Amino acid sequence: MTTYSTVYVGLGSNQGHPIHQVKQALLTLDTLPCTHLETHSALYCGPPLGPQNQPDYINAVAILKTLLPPLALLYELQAIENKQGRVRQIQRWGPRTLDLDMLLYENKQLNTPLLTLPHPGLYKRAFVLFPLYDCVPNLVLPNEQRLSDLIQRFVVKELHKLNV
Ligand code: A4P
Ligand code: MG
Repeated sequence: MTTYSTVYVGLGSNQGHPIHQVKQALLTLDTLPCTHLETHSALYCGPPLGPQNQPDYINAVAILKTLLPPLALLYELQAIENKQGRVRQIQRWGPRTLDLDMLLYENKQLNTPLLTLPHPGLYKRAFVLFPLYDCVPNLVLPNEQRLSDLIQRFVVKELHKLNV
């Protein structure tokens, strides 16, 4: 029997028609080898984390089922970012056409130069946690915290769910 792994991917964009960028990336994720898109959250709009002199971000979360191991999947995600015009800049947390972060790969914990799992921002970012909650409200995170408990701590005035 083939066993698919469940992976949560965070999508973010604030350049080059961000809604289109995120929607296009969702379509492309479903075409990756040995992988399919199980579901995705609504799209959200919110202010940038990091430098403030950049446009608001569109964010979403996708759930993938995959047979690819973590690093192979990371390379596929980076290839999608590159195809959608991602230019890596020196400025940390600067604007981008598309960012695909591997939030969780099953309950794997990894700390290597190329890949950290869970993604270091996972527990701290409303723009990740609220879309994730849309997809899996009963999720228990690898640190054994309930997602539903964690999001109670966030004030979300500035994060808007879009009807698109
Ligand atoms: N890397 C390690 N672990 C992972 C992982 N779990 N998933 C490495 C993806 N990549 C991972 O990433 C830098 C390196 O992280 C990669 O080479 C990979 O091997 P990158 O995508 O090239 O650069 P980055 O995204 O600018 O870096 P960083 O520090 O990961 O930024 P974040 O955490 O992705 O944050 N504000 C809002 N509102 N919404 C956003 O989506 N995003 C960012 C970027 C800043 N502000 C934002 C948003
Ligand atoms: Mg990133």
